[in-house]
Amino acid sequence: MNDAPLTHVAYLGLGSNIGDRERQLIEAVAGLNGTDGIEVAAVSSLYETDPVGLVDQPPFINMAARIVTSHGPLELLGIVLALESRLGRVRTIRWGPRTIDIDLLLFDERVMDTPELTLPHPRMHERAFVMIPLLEVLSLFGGHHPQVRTVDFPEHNHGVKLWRTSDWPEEFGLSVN
Ligand code: GSY
Repeated sequence: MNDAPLTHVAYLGLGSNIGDRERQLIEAVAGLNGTDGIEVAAVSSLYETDPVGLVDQPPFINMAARIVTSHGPLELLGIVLALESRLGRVRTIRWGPRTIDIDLLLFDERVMDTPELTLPHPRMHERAFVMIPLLEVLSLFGGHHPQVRTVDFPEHNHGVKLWRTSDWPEEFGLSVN
């Protein structure tokens, strides 16, 4: 049991495009929340999104989450990678289809550039499938983050469609105090 205070705020982008996409996203969020030193504070709606990069693959469902954590960024990255493999992610083709993908987007206002991790996420502003869910979560907490430019994506132009709102927190098996 890790009783360290949850002093850090981080934002994650999640996506899935193979198998039961919604179930895998829900299990990922529940798995994060079930990890010592991590609490999920809020999640976005679920969006169905056209694949970016390798376009000849099934559509994704993407969402974003805000967490509070006692872990540092590299520790959090290790937790996320372990969770991805527990949920069946196998790394085969770069940019290819995946059961689950969890990206660290923002960690407090930390700036870092190491071989393992770059913060803020270097490509997030170019990706509507990241920014639309992220801006939705941010809007619940004042709508502003110093490292986020509020890019106004016309949804129909970027292949990002609202799939459904999430029934937070009940459908994630979470309860709020
Ligand atoms: O970088 C995350 C994995 N990924 C995605 C994704 O999550 N959503 C969409 N729409 N396209 C993607 N291409 C890659 S790679």
